[in-house]
Order: sequence, then C-alpha cells, then structure tokens
Amino acid sequence: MSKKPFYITTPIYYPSGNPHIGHCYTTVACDSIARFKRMQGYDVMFLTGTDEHGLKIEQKAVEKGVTPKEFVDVIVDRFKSLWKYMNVDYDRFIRTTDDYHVEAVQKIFKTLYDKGYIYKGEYSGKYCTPCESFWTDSQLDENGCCPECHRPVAMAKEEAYFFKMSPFAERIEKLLTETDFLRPKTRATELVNNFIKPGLEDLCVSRTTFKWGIPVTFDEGHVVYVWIDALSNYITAMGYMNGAYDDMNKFWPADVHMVAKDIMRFHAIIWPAILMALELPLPKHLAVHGWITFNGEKMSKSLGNVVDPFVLGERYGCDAIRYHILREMALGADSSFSNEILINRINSDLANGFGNLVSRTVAMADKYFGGILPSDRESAEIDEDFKAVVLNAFAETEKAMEETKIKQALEAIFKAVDRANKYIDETEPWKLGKDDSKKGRLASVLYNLLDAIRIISALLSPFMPSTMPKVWEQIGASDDDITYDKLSKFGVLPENVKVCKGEILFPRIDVEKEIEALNDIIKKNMETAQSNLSAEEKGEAKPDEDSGQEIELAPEICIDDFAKVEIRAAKVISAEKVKKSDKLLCLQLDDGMGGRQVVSGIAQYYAPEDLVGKTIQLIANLKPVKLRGVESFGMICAADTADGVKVIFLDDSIPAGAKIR
Ligand code: ME8
Repeated sequence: MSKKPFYITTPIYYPSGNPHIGHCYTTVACDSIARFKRMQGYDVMFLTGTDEHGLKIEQKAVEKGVTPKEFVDVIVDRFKSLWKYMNVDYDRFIRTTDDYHVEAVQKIFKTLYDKGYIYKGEYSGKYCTPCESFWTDSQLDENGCCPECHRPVAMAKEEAYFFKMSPFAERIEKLLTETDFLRPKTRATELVNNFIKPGLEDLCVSRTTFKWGIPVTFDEGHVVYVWIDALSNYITAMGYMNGAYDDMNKFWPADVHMVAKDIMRFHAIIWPAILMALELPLPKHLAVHGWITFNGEKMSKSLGNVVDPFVLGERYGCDAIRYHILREMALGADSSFSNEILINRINSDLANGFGNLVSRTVAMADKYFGGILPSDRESAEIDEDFKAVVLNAFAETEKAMEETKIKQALEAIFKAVDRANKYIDETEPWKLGKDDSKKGRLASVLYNLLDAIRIISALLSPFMPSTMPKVWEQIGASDDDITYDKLSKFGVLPENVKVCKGEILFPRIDVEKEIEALNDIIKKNMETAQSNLSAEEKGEAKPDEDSGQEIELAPEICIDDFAKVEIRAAKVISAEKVKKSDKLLCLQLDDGMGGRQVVSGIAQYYAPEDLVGKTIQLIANLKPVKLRGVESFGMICAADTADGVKVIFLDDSIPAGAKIR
C-alpha cells in the first residue's frame, strides 16, 4: 500500500543576517512534526529555504562590495549549517535564486496578468526601506514610523503592477471564519476586522527602483516584488510551472504552512488569493505561532539582542535547545526567552526528569540483575494505573500533533515521565532488591519502567532526535520495538531484556555559574548594539552629584502611620524591559502570596538578569497603577544615591512573603 503524503513548510528566510533562535523555532517545530509524521508512516515532504531577492539584500551587498548572489551565498550556507547542527532533516531546500523558481515565478506572473488579475498602475504611499514595505497611515506606529522596525518611513511613488485582491475577499473570509484552515482560529477576527472588512487593498507586485529581483518578462525595468516571488516557493518547489520536480499531484495542497504572526497576513489572505487566481487548491492549515521575545522585544538581528543558537547548542547540546524552545511556545502566543528559564527547564525536565528516569532504571537493572531481567515476574495492581497514564500520554500526544500543538504534545509526554518517576518512589525497587523473595516483583517493576521508557523515548524522538537512539541502546530496545504501532501497547521489549549502562544523557547544569557565563555573552551582544546609540538613548545622563547637600526629612509620622505600610520580602522570578520605555522594568515576583507583577523605574540602573533570583523589599499594599500600559501591583524599595538608584537587596535566607517592620 502506498504511503499517504504529508507536506509541511517553514517560511523561506531572508538571508540578510545570521539565523537566530527565532528562525530555529519554526524550523525545529516543522522538523519535529515532519519526523512525527514519518514515524506514523506518512510519505513526508518537509520544505524550507531562503528568500533571496529585494532591496535590503541589494543594499547590504553594495556595503560589502560583493554581488547580491555572493552576499546571500555565504548566509545561506550559515542557515544550512545551523539546520545540520540542530539536526533538522528537511527533504528539500529552495532558494528563490534557483533557476527553476525564477522561471516558474515569471510564468506565474504572466499567467496572472493574462487572466486580468495583475494590472499596471502607480503606487504612492509610506515606505519603509529596511522592511521593503509600504504601509497605510493606519498601520504606522504611534510615532508615524514603520510598525515592524519602528524606523521612519518616507513617501514613495512609482509605476508598479498590482494584484487585484477584491475578487477573493468573500472566499477568504469564509476560509478564515468557517474552516479550520487557520490555527489558532482565534486569530481570524483580527484579520477579518483589520484587512477584509475595510476592503482588501490591491497588492503591489512589481518594483522598478531596484534590480535584485526576478525580471517581469513583458515589461523591462520591473522586477517581481516580494510576495509573489516568495509565496510561490511552496508550489515551485513541487514543480509547479517548471520541470525541476514533478510533485504537485502528490504533495499539493500542503498540509501545514507554519509561520510566525509577522507574516500571518501574507499567508492567510494574499497566498490564498494568489492560489484562487491560479485555480489551485488551498493549503489545509496555516499554523501561526508567536514570537520568541527577549526582554519583551521580538528577537531579531536588527535589535541586536540575538542569542546565538550555535553558542547555546555548544553548551547544552542541540536536543536541549530544541526541547526548550518547543516546550515554551504555545501556538499563537509569544514566548519570552531567558537564560533562567532555559537552564531551569534543562535541569528540571531533562536532567532530573527524563535523564534521571533512564539512568536510575538502567542502573537498577544492572545492579540487581547484572543487566538482564529474569523471566519470573510478579505484577501488582499499581502497575495498571502507571501503564494507563503512559498509554494515555501516547493518545494525547497523537492528538496534539494532529493539531500542530507541540507544546501540548511535550506536556503530555512529560506527564508520563513524572508518573514513571513517581512509580519508582511508590514501588521502592531499592527495598525490593534487598529481599530475595521479592525479586519477581522487582523484575516486574523494572520491566514496566523500561517498557515505559521505550514508549516515552520513541514519542520524544521527533523532538530530540539526537538523544533517543542513546536511550534505546541503554534500555535494549531494537528498531522494531519502537515502531509507531508498538507505542500504544506495553509488553513489547523482550522478556529477558538486556540493558547497557551508558553516558549521562543531560548533565545537570550549575545554574549560577551558567547564568553568569550566558549573561556575559548577551552583554557583549548588547554592547555591540548599544555602541550605535547616542549617550542620551543609553541613559548615560549624569546624575546630580551634589552629595554634600543637606538632607531634608518629610514631616514626622507616628508608628500607626508606619503600620499602614505593608512591607514584605519578595523574590524576583523574572524581569524584562517594558516596551518602548528606557526607564521601566517589569518584574514578576514570588511574594509568598501566589505571585504578582511590579513595574519599577530602574531599567537604567539594572539589566533584567541582574535582578533575577534576588530578594527585595516590596511595598505590598500600594494601590495598583498602570505604567506605560503595564499594571503594577506594588513598589520595590530602592535608595537614591549619587551613582543612581540602588535596589535594596535582602539576605536571600529571608523567605518570600516575610513581613518587614
Ligand atoms: O519574513 N520568534 O523572512 P524572515 C519566532 N522571507 N519566530 C521568528 C522570530 C522570532 N523572534 N524571528 C523570525 C520572511 N522568526 C519572509 C518569509 S515566506 C513565503 C517569506 C521566524 O527571515 C518566523 O517563522 O524575516 C517568521 O515567520 C520567520 O522567521 C520570518 O523570517
């Protein structure tokens, strides 16, 4: 029987700067889905690639004194080596400079023109050069700048071809609101209200002001402008209007396009319109995820806050990075990146959770039975509950993956990991091991654990493909034991399974040392970005240095007045800069009462990571206020000094919530 096809794509990335963790998210997410589908027996096509044309690339190449193609070649290689490093197993890599794509885009453009969907006109509007985007007035940010990069825009006018959007408005609205195309579907409202209801604007699809693009065959001087060139990659890479491949029938329509929210509109509205105009079927799902943010800002090269995935991979291994980013990001929501969360995740889930489960189980099988389990077994009632939880994790994972909900899939699998560790605590194998009459029971417990690890590790293998083969070696699982059809049942490992002690899968990380090392790296990145800012932007305005001034006290109060102020100790769990503010940090505190958020004007004096883990004094009964639109529930105490503001740190032995008087 021939396998069912499954086609998944990442966006094609701009090779204008080095890839970062944000790019890694989408690619690793698609890779995990592709691997999961392969494991389920699908014939998978996983496509990724690079979007190489446009003014930005042309300008960068000029700066470097190379041709645009020479410029992108270097960065495309970096993308490819990152994917190799992250163990990303794509089936096809498209470059928009590939001959077959160029030829097909020219044909697509001509076809749309011949059908009357593309016409010639004049474009005038607000244009952001770095983002290569025209914006309408209502889309500009509150300073009248580009809503993407917040840089100034300029009026621009040029002869251009346009793609008619209005004929497709009704069908697109139905696609978004009445089908399960968009994931999460909750995003449909903003698309309909912001773009469809006000009337779809025709799309500018050619440019004359730069050369680095695919030439329009019937009008010299025009090059195809970004979206027809870029979006078409999903079909040209399957052979649409070219002879390089012949996979349209097999793989189109795509099962999943995955993108971040910045390009949702192009994929949810413009791409369906182009496909409708070409009379092609529409992709089945568009999965939209949020941004990986760093200190509250979208992680991107231009913000200078990029954490280098090569550096992180080097320190913790690519599987730990893959796991971390996949586990943190829920479909549709942003996920904030911090060293603290990364390392704690690795320690709690991978070192203490899964890694410890494997090493304890294998070590006990080795210690009590010389590595080979005996056939005599004695099962108990508790085994059934344990097995049920593991099998339920399988079912939940399968369902979540069907819905491209990777975070939920990992959560389901880790429920089984936690249950397995609890099973060890409940059955106390170390006690059974001391009593010869309980050897049958011990063998049963260890077999159940090994078989659970077989299921769990196979389920984890699409997400952490480098580590799981090491687990299979340790628990004595053959390739045949981990096929998908065998993950929904227990009793698959051979009765006399033989374990083999191996290396520690995820070594525990010393949090303090590691945070320090990573902070150094990030600070260096920040410094490079900061060196381009003015002294005022850097917050370097000198404080008033009149230290010899007389101190004037506020009017006297009595003890009852003071008693009205509730001061409590609190621990800083995380901190990030408040968007568009130089002064404010938003802190998440453990206040011993369930946690709260406080905004504090100390951003010029403290980097967020300087505060995380520290114990501070909190004015806990202050009326909540909104600062720059962010709610603050209280205030943290700090001293004004000649060197600026200094937060009052307390001894860390003081517990969160302790009353200060
Ligand atoms: O937009 N968090 O390319 P691009 C999460 N060439 N994902 C992120 C991210 C972040 N901080 N930063 C980038 C383009 N991404 C076009 C696409 S497709 C036909 C053309 C990921 O290099 C995310 O998938 O700017 C986002 O959609 C994509 O990179 C944008 O990549």
